[in-house]
Amino acid sequence: MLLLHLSDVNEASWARQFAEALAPYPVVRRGDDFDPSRVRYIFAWKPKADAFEGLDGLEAILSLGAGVDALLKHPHLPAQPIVRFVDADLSQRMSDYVVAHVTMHHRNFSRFQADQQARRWQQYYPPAASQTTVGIMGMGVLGQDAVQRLKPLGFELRSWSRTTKSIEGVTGFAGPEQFDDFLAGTDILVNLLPLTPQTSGILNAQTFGKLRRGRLAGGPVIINAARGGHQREADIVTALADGTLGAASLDVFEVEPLPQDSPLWAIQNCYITPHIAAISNEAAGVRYFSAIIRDHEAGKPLINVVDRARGY
Ligand code: NDP
Ligand code: OXD
Repeated sequence: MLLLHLSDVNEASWARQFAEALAPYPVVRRGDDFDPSRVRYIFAWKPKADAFEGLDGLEAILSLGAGVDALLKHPHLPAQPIVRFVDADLSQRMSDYVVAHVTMHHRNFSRFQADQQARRWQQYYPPAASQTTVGIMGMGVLGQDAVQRLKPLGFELRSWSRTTKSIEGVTGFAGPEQFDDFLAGTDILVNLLPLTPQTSGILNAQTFGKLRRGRLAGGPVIINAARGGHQREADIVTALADGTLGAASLDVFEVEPLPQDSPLWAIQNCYITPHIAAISNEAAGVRYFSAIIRDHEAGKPLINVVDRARGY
């Protein structure tokens, strides 16, 4: 039996699609009349404290999100394997966001928008893409997709990950010891890391001060599409005000929804989106997790299982 436990998304609609895809396999929701000990899979997003109560026959926890930081903090998380969402549709959506914001900042959107508002005709030529370096933190599923889509646009590309990566056309850096070198050649910093104790707060004043200056008018840029816990928002506000950063694109925030009184709302060169960079698409998600359940029921191993010791 598959149990759905989803908050802040249309659980009824997901349940209908799962029931269709898996029929005659039983699919239930909270509030339905079922025996919890018959649940073999739970499909979860922002599960409540009692989500796993009575699930004595559980085989796996299926995460609607690609990021599992919140799930890993659940106070009663069972020991069963966690399978996270990994999907071409999700990667494409994230890369759409990354490419849109990288190209916007490369072409100095903030500066020309300000000029337009001031009715100012002031010619300025942004550097060529080949003279602009995009540095991506996190070279996993999403980071690797993003570099493949940025490559044809002609940017210099570099990556930073936990373990060394060798990707054609991308200069790889790894580990804390190579972090400063990675930053020193980066004009546009993109964050696609998972949130772990090691990466929490990594987008801070110290990091911003180490980015390359002199290529992009106004200063280097950050783009955070991973988790709000990666960023120190007070540092971003200061860095945008004093010119340490030329602009920022933020899809995620320390507190979501972003509080009304956050100073970020009013900063012209801070581009805010409400955690929509890459939503888990229903049709793609049902296809992916139905296949995982079917395969596992047929005796095949689970895929894309989270390594709890690493935290992602
Ligand atoms: P992956 O697990 O596939 O990749 C994670 C990458 O981060 C790996 O390259 C890993 O290194 C690297 N990494 C992890 N810890 C460290 C560290 N301490 N130092 C340096 N590098 C590190 O994740 P995904 O690409 O699938 O997703 C990334 C994140 O994107 C998710 O965790 C989620 O938070 C976020 N996300 C946001 C969405 C949105 O809408 N805003 C939507 C979907 C995801 P290594 O390769 O060496 O293991
Ligand atoms: C995710 C997200 O992790 O939507 O998938 O943030």
